Order: sequence, then structure tokens, then C-alpha cells
Amino acid sequence: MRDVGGSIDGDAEIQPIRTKELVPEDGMLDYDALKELALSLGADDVGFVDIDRPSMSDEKRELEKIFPAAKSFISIVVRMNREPIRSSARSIANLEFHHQGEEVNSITRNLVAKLERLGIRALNPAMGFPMEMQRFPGKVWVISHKPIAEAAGLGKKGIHRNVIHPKFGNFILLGTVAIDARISRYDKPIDFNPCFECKLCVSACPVGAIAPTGEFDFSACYTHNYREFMGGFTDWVGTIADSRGREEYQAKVAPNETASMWQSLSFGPNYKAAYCMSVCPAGDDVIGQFLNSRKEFLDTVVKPLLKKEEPIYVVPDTDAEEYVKKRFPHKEIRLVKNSLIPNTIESFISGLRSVFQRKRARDVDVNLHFTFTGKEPAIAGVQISKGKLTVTRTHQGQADLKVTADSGFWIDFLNHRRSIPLGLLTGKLRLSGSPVHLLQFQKCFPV
Ligand code: B12
Ligand code: SF4
Repeated sequence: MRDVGGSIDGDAEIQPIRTKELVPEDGMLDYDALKELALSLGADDVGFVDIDRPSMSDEKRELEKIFPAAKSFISIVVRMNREPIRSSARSIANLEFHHQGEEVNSITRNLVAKLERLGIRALNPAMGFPMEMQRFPGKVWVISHKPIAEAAGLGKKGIHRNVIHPKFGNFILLGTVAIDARISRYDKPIDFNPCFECKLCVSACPVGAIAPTGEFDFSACYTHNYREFMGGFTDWVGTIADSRGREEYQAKVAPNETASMWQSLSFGPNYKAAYCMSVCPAGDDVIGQFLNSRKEFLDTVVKPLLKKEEPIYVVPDTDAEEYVKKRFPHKEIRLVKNSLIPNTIESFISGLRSVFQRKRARDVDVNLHFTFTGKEPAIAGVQISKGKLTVTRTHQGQADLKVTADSGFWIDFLNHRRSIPLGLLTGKLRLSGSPVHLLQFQKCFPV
């Protein structure tokens, strides 16, 4: 028996792993021994997924580029302390997010180290950051932990799109390790959703990002919650560059906002909200307080977040701006630039759904056929009908407007460097159909 136990990062007391148990003769990892290993390293729950499962196709495609040997996923859950996450003092919630985020990274890293010593190749994409920022503003994360955790039977996404563990509720962070070995048994998704559709998350979100029907306004959440992350930070740098002096800068950015940015840069970026997670009563360990007294739950958990006076970051002319004005008049609206403006045609097409403004689109009915020429040739179909968006890589049905554009021109137009009239004049843009439809399109995707 080979002992590969002992502390890896110096502070974890880890049981020695019995190699024969974990890696029997057939080379397939033993389900129970692997689970025990992950739990001994600090995971609160663990599940295994075969990478060839159809629901894993997106993740498999990503891993083929960086770790083609991958055969299985180890999905882990780490609990967070509830009261800090629920606190309306953001510094307290952020301390918990950051601490447990590091914990997930440390557990998955230690798991990789253990497995590597047994001759098993393993890889641990980050819990959150760092991400692949050269892809920004496209999909910067390498793999999505949520679908893997769901496939591993560790919970289901609730209306708020966070994974809810049946016992711990949504007060969890997720981690994944990809390995080049098969496991003797794989887990199945759980057959019920712990979300019981109370919709407290819908009412708590300060920017209205969560629809009662489960749609999610990515850009609203991202603009506010991630104000001190990549996109908001880029916008802040732009504000400094655009300001002619201290006075102009201070008229645009309050001293407490500058101080908050300093804090994020020094101690890790601070999330502005996450209220959807704070108020979710689902999960066996969590629900008791809600069932005992709904009124008390609302008074002590939900209302302090609703009442909190705080700056809310929104892009002008978006659903979020309208929502904050109506629902949270006591919260201070801070108008900021959209930081999800595409820099490639691919990020334009794939990012459309992330910036789509469902409510502004409720009376829009339009079918657009885009054809891009030049450096980045591509075609796309965009259909908007009664607040619903369909994006296709082909032209579907009868177009109300055909837009043929040089790809470089289109990116410049989206970034406010070129105008529609200039495009038409120079032949870089051709429209076939009523230009009114282009205005309708712009209404649904404010830039
Ligand atoms: C990108 C990202 C974000 C984005 C987008 C969130 C999202 N729903 O995808 C933003 C910045 C908004 C965000 C916010 C938060 N995040 Co985040 N985030 C991630 C990240 C990096 C990838 C998420 C992902 O895979 N998205 C894609 C798919 C799987 O997500 P989805 O739920 O199915 O939703 C998308 C699609 O369905 C689509 N969609 C939705 N509606 C519609 C409608 C139409 C018509 C179409 C076409 C598409 C479409 O758009 C959605 C958004 O992309 C992961 C870390 C990782 N590497 O996995 C953490 C992660 C998901 N985040 C996490 C957390 C904790 C948060 C926050 C609470 C942040 C915080 N600490 O303040 C909030 C919660 C917001 C929320 N309610 O979802 C945890 C969630 C833990 C859990 N219990 O599930 C994760 C897993 C990190 C971790 N390792 O634990 N996050
Ligand atoms: S707060 Fe209620 S509706 Fe929202 S995810 Fe949790 S259980 Fe579901």
C-alpha cells in the first residue's frame, strides 16, 4: 500500500489514501474511495459525472481544447455560512464569499495534487477567478460548474439560477476537477427541485434581473453586482481618462465609490448584491426558519435588503433602470456605460441574449437577417417577438430588414466610433427593408 497522505498546503490533516482501494487493477477509480478522499479534503458533498454524458457536451468541447484526456468530472460543493451571506453589510457577505471561494480552490487544488501523485492527470478550473480575460467581453470562464453539479446530483437550479443543494440550500459554492480516468460509478441528477417557487429572489433582486418565469437578465446583474469587476472597472478607467481634471472626475464618481474601488483592488472585488442567494429559504437545513414564521423571515432576512439605501448601477434605457425607479425609489440610481459591448462579430452574435431587454421588447415584432462581410464573415438571424428573443446562425423566415455590414464597421458602430449614416454613405452598411426595424432592434439592445 502506498501512502500519499499528509498535508499538501500545510494546514490540512488528511487521511492517507490507500492506493489499491482508489485505483484497483482495472485502472477505474473506486467510487467510494474517491468520494472519501474529496470529503477528507474539505468538500461538503461530492458527485461524479462521465464527460461523455450528452448534457456535458458544452463542457467537453471547452476541455477538448485544454485537457483532451479528460474522462470524468469530480464536482464538489462547499457550504457557506448563512448569516454573513444574508447580511445587508456587504463587507460581511463579501468576506464569506471570498473566504469560501478560496476554500473551493484550495480543496480542488489539493485533490489534483493527491491524484497526480497516484499517476492520475487532473485539472482544476478556478471556482470563479482568474478567468480567460483575453476573451472578454465574451465567455471568459473555462467551464460552467452549475451544469456539472446538477449532473452530479448535487442540486438543481432554482428560479434564481443558483444551484440549490437539497440539504444546504443555495448557500454553497461549486468546484470541479476534470480527470483522465473513469470512475467505477457515476451519479445521477436528483429527481426533484428544492426550489418551491416562493419568488423571494425575484422580489429581492435590486435590478429586477430574475423574472418570475425564470428568465435571467445577465446584463442587469452583471452591471450592478460586478461594478468593481472587469467590465465596471474598465468603465471606471474610461471615466478617469475622459475627465479633464480632479473636479470633473469627482463630479462623476463619488469619493466613497473611488474608495470602494480601492478596496476591491486591494482585498478582492466586492459583489454589490447577491440578494437572490441571501433570501432563498430552500433546502432542508435552511427552510425551518421560513416555515416557523414567514413574517419573521421577511422582517429579518428580506426587508433589510429591500430597505437598504445604496447606489444601484444601471445602463441608461434598460429594463433595470425602469425597474429600480419604480420599485426602489429610495435606492440611488447610478447610470454607467454598458461594459458588454462586443469587440468581434462572434461576441456580438453569442452575446445578444445576455444584453437582451425583455420588457423593452414586449411590443416589438421583428425578423432581422444579418450578413457580415470582410474580416469576420458570418450570418445570423435575430427574431424578436412579444419579449422573446431567438438568435440563429442561419437566416430564418421572411426578413423585415436585411442588414449587410462590413464586420469592422459593425464593431465600430457598436462601440460608438462610426454612425449608421456614415456606413450607408461609404457602402460599409446596406439595409434592405425599413430602417425603423433597426431602431426597434436598438431599443431591445441598448449599447
Ligand atoms: C458568469 C457567471 C456569473 C454571471 C452570470 C450568472 C449566470 N446565471 O450564468 C453573473 C455576473 C451575472 C453572476 C452572478 C452571480 N454569481 Co456567478 N458565476 C458565473 C460563472 C463564471 C459562470 C456561470 C455559467 O456557467 N453561466 C452559464 C449557464 C450555465 O448559466 P444559466 O444559469 O443557465 O443562465 C444562463 C442561460 O440560461 C442564459 N439565459 C437565461 N435566460 C435566457 C433566456 C433566453 C431567451 C436565452 C436565449 C438564454 C437565457 O443566460 C444565463 C446567463 O448566462 C460561474 C463560475 C463557473 N465557472 O461556473 C459563477 C457562479 C455561477 N456564480 C455564483 C454566484 C455565487 C453568483 C452570485 C450570487 C454572485 C455573488 N457572489 O454576488 C450572482 C448570482 C446571480 C444569479 N442569480 O445567477 C456561483 C453559484 C453557486 C450556486 N449555488 O449555484 C458560481 C457557480 C460560482 C461557484 N463556483 O460557485 N455570475
Ligand atoms: S428564493 Fe424561492 S423562488 Fe427563488 S430560488 Fe429560492 S426557493 Fe426558488
